[in-house]
Amino acid sequence: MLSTTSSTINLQDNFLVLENKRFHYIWLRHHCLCSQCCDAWSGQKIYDINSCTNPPQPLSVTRNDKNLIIDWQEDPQHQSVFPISWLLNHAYDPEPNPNFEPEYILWDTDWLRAHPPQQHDFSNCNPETWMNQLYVLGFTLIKNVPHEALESFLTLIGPIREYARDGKFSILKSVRPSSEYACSDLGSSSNELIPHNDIVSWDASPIVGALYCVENTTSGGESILIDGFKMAEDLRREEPEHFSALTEILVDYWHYFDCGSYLMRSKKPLIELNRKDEVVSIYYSYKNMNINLPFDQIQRFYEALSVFMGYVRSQKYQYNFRIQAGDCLLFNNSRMLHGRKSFDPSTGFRYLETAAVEWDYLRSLLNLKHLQHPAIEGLSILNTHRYGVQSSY
Ligand SMILES: O=C(O)CCC(=O)C(=O)O
Ligand SMILES: [Fe+2]
Ligand SMILES: [Zn+2]
Repeated sequence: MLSTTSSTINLQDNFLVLENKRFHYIWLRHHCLCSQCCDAWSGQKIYDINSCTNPPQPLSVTRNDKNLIIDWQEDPQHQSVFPISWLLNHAYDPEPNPNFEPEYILWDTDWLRAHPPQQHDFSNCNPETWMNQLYVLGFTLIKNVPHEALESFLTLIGPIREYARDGKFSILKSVRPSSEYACSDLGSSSNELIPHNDIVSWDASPIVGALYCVENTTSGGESILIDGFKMAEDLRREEPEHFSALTEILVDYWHYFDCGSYLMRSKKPLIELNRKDEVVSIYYSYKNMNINLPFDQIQRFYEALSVFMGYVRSQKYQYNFRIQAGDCLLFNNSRMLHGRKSFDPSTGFRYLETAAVEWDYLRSLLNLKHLQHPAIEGLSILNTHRYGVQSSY
């Protein structure tokens, strides 16, 4: 016989109501926090919800100041104790709590002029501040990073991705004019680099791109950054047909690289949407494009591409600055387009290094904030494994 001791809990056939939030019995049973059902070390689930023959039903539900206690109609009997605060944090009625990740701020040059982004200095910057800026604006600039500190600085986010580069596997790639490197990429020339996304010819996961300036004494070579998400949203509103074409038609991106060792290829739309029609990635690298489409798509594609290229060239979107020795520019490569103007190598020396860290690591650092509630904070893994960047974050 079902019993409840508190008038504040309303029990229905399939769910109960606590503080105006409905919780299904099946969800509650699935999320039991006891050590038989959920590993106290990792917080991972053990209990197999499919092992119950009938849908879970409570035998009794009681509530005190802190907890909701449910005895289940099960053999052997089972009790779940949920901190009320945990339940309210995890309530999903009518919707789960909004994402704990900060919102992106989409920008164009007018917005940046009105809100000049904070620059950070290696010697006294707070990782939480620049990581948040990297997440929200899509980029951040750290000044005066000593060359020898670059690798350890980047690993504040996570492990640096290893690539086949310059004939060996390495985490940093040199970008400087040199006959040795010129065969691999237009980046290693003095040509203009039209604003682009990196690694579009790979089926690779999203990255934080890093551009580090070792030296820049040439004339020209100014850097360009564009918020591709802002540009795409404007395109969606102003040129809906071209926008659709760029989300539907796949470009064959290729990169014959590392002095002939690999031919990377990947098919991508210029603008990728998720199931909610939100822009989740821009894949644009003019230098790597191979247009290899059925006859009937060519005209539509080139018309849309030409409009897109006009947006990329527009001063409305291009944030221009001169990268200086010791500057480390970090950017969300799925969102930002980055480029540089051409430069004259006879006027000095321009030497950059690039690297990449998986975007997941940055997001995962932000996710830690989600864990700041009592039930999860109690997990052993958090108390024993907090070290390094996590404790300073
Ligand atoms: O030289 C620069 O400023 C950028 C280089 C670059 O974007 C690349 O090599 O992919
Ligand atoms: Fe690049
Ligand atoms: Zn349990």
